[in-house]
Amino acid sequence: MNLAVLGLGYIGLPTAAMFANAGFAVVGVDIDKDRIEDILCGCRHLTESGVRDVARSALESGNLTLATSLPAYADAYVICVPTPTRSRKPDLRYVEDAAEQVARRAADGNLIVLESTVPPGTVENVIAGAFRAAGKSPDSVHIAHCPERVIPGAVVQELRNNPRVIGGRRPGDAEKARALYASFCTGEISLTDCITAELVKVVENTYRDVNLAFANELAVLAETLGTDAWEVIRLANNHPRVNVLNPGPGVGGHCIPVDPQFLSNANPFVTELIQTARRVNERMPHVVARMAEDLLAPFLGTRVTLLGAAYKADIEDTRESPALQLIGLLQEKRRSIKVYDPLARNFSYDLTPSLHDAVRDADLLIVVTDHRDFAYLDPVEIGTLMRRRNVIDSRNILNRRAWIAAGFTVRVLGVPHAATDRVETARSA
Ligand code: SAJ
Repeated sequence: MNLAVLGLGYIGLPTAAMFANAGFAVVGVDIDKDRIEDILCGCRHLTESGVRDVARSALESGNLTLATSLPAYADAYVICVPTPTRSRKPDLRYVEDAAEQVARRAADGNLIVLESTVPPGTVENVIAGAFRAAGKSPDSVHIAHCPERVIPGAVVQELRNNPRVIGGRRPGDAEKARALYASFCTGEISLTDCITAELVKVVENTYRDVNLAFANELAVLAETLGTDAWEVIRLANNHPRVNVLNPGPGVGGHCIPVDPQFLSNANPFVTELIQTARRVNERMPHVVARMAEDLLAPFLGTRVTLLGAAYKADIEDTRESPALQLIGLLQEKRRSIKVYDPLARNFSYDLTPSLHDAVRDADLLIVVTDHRDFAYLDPVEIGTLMRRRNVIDSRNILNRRAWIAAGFTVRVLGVPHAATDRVETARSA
């Protein structure tokens, strides 16, 4: 069976590789020549070693070949292109382009699978619509939606193990797609209709956004009540049916901040909870910026070092990272900023490659990303390089006692000042 996978990004490349390693002849298609070059040269742009490994072995096997346009013939087309938002509205142009190309090329009986996360109704309107626009009946092919569900950082493992949901447009379509995905997916594959599959995907990410908003709201609330939000959440999570996530400086990534808008746009009048959760999460960089101003307000011309540009721990991905918004807010207050991140790439603000250079003469450090390495920084060594010893830990990963003992004023998101000051009192007693 011959497959064409459209889009060789975070999802398309590993998916194409998994199909190829399962024995299919796969053509991976991407309009970006540089990306194709890079993949052929060993995927240097990727830090996730699992993805690099499956891509390299797929290329070496000869089952995966790459191209900038669709092959002349394929039995199945898998669309994995991005769905960004513009002014909070989904921008479906890449899905539309892909659908148009596939509709022109596909033959009767072919299978078309959409993996991209999309607003409800997209399979019918855009994919089936492209066939109608091309003068073909969408009923002459099999159309399914199998939304990607993998988490950056564990992509290959989750591609193999996560359950999948496949929505079919007409009876039999989902079964066709299941036969394909069962070649590498060991998780349960549930079959349904397209609109349900579309909703399932955005509901998953919206659920997480709402949960994150609850955690973030608790962080601000607990601080005003003089309580440690992390301790409250930890103890509440002892309950077998409670699982509150961790607060943070904001919700980044390409999916969680974006997908809830697919639901709220569908009906703004009945989605107040979803919209409020978004607003709560969008406020978090402001909360951290305010913590910074509380420490820096008396001083002019101060320097702030952000630890972390990636949107979350231990990955290089900086898409929609809260770090960027925080930089803007601190710049508005005329703070000069350096950013250090040992993993991040493609960040729109200059990264300082050396930790020591980044912290030298700084007045304040802000932990923005919970990279594992940051938890082990030596506060004594860092402190000697800085001009003033202030640190804000927006992820609660530092050893507070050690930083206070090294002479730092420590502020932790969701923790009242008295709690960090109390540790100092205990130390000096
Ligand atoms: N975050 C917190 N506290 C937490 C957990 C996360 O502040 O306790 C923050 C992260 O730092 C990050 C943001 O939330 O800024 C999102 O990170 P994430 O790990 O929650 O999710 P993503 O965006 O990396 O991946 C999500 C996943 N969706 C769900 O878990 C429901 C993944 O399975 C999806 O495939 C992916 O979106 C996607 O592509 O849609």
